[in-house]
Amino acid sequence: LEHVTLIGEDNISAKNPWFPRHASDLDNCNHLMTKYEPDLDMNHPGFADKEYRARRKEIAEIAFAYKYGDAIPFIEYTETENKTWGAVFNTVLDLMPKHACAEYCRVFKLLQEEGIFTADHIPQLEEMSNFLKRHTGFSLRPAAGLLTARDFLASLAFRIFQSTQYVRHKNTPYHTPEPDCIHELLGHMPLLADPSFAQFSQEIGLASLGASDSEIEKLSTVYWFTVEFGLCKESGVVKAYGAGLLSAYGELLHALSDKPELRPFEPAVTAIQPYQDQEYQPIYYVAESFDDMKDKFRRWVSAMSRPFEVRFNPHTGRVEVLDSV
Ligand code: NLE
Ligand code: FE2
Repeated sequence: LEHVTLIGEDNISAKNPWFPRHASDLDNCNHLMTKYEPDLDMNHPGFADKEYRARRKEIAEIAFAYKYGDAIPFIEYTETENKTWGAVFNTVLDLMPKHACAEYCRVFKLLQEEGIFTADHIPQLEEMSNFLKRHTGFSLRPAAGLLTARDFLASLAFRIFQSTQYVRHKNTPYHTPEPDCIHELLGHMPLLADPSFAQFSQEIGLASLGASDSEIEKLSTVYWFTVEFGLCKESGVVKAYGAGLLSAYGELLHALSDKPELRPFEPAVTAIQPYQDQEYQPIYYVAESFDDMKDKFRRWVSAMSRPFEVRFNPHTGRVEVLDSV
């Protein structure tokens, strides 16, 4: 890059909007979407369950009180919660060898060897965060629920994953439309501990900083069809790498059956595909390989039209803004 000047942080304008420049700024990036609150949504399995709603509140308080640098508070999960985890865990264990991508299986085994992944109890976010730090420098911060796409994606720029800590309702162990810690832990954690996938995740995050609303919409749609519901080929066989498939055995089997439509992953097309998040997906996008997905994504993202460039400085942990004139 020639003729590059660093833009100062107090110089905020349309060309240079506010976005987090350091992980500590994420204390301001925890805006929630309210659509799945068990208190507000009559169709939520926890709507009529007072005890469940109280538990959700108690765990949400932890996320609301959390500040950058805090250790993630320990949660004493109940027997019911651990049982729900165990039921999902065992189905993943069963289906994984045949249906999950190789990168997922590799880290899953490591997590078992370290005693973090066992059927009998839910791993703590703090121990999982420490595991990720050792492998890819990713870490976790607790989130109270489903965040806005802008806030969620921004955290990835700092290799931080905002993770829910509550557990799905016991009546819906094998599929829930909202994220919960079973989804985060079983679905997302193995791949966030994979160096190349971690790099890809950070790149999505960096691309989102200061992006327009319509670009955020496209980025989160691509995120949806890759990180959440992505399929990829491995020696010609279709495997799952999406977290929403790996944490929901009902949908995993659906995705790999002959019911849904499978289309080749093409970021520019995928980015404008409307989707819903209530039921199983009717369409999935299949990458030629895991690496091919990442390459295509990079090429597509580099054509995005922000009037500035950003880079993450690993020495300071800050995002620097480059104004190329
Ligand atoms: N449907 C997933 C599950 O049941 O684990 C959660 C998806 C969150 C986007
Ligand atoms: Fe997710």
